[in-house]
Amino acid sequence: MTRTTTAPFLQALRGQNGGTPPVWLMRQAGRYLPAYRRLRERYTFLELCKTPELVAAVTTMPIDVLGVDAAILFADILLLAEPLGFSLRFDDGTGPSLSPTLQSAADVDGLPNDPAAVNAAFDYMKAAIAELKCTLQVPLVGFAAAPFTLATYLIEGGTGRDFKRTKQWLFSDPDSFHRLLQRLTDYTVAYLQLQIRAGVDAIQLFDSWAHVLAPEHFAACSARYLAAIRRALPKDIPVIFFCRGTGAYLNEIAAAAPNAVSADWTTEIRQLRAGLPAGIALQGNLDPAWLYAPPVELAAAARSLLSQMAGDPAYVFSLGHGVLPDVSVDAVRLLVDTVKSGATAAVI
Ligand code: 1CP
Repeated sequence: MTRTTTAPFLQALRGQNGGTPPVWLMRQAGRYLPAYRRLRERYTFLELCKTPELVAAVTTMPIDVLGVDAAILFADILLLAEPLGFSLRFDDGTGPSLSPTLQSAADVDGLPNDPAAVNAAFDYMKAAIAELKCTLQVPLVGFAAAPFTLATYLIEGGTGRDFKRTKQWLFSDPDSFHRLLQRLTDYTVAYLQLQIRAGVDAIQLFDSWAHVLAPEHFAACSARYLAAIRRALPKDIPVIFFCRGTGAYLNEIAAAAPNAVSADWTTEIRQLRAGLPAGIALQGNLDPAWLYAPPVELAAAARSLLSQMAGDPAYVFSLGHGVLPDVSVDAVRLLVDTVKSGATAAVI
């Protein structure tokens, strides 16, 4: 297996991109694509995730439809809950649900403690990555949740709202909360190592719920474990951290030593760039809701971001969070075309 190294996306992650910024989008493979919706009429989401040929087909859709510069493996951050002993459901309209939920320190101490077992649990993922590496013309991004975000799902049993149970636990029994984060870190390292062995070119860690933490807790519950994951992975694999609340936690994120920071849209990109040490690439950070705007406004917003980052060799154009499921494909295509045609191109 050979790894691509000259692709613009990987060059930008190393701070060596000389051309227009590469572009890819979180949740670029999903419901806004008609071809994805057609597949979902025949298969459940988990069936899609666990069938290597379907994973390869869905992962490739946005490359064919949009011409983006990177593919992200079609999977979900919650798949790792299965080898930890949870059953996982995605019911239409209600979001993910997990059972049982974690309730006590005893539940944490009773979790499986055999990270190497993830290897056998993800044969389908290894096969999908191997297939994609034979066909894809762009780098493939593997991913996992940050331990804190995964912990919220295991404790809340699904998507948190006020994260009451998670925070109550953190504040009343920090020792067992940290034992949980450490166990999830060990499993996440094994999970990402198997993706890397199978051939992914870069890794992104999603801390989608980080913004609910006060900065001191972000440092203790998120950044510390992200840093441990980065240290455990091979040095030559670029690792991107996406933490919602990017601006508020920038110093803590940078101290955890990612190769790149993927930023949400609540802080201006120039301010983020100024706050990051040299050597850390920056990805982001257009508000995904721009995809609902009139085309002229959408293109103008993209060009404004591009002009702010013009000439930055360590910049990857992206959204500040995932593509929403009901945007039009034409809007997403216009966005990508605007980036690819350079900051000065006219809107047609
Ligand atoms: O067809 C469907 O209804 C399934 C919708 C869907 C899709 C397309 C889910 C359920 N997951 C995914 C794929 C997915 N999830 C990808 C790969 C595809 C791509 O990016 O192109 C990735 C990277 C994720 C990551 C993910 N899943 C995150 C982190 C990113 C983020 O958006 O913050 C989170 C929080 C999840 C949980 C999840 N998976 C699915 C749902 C509906 C949710 C809940 C989101 C929430 O709790 O608000």
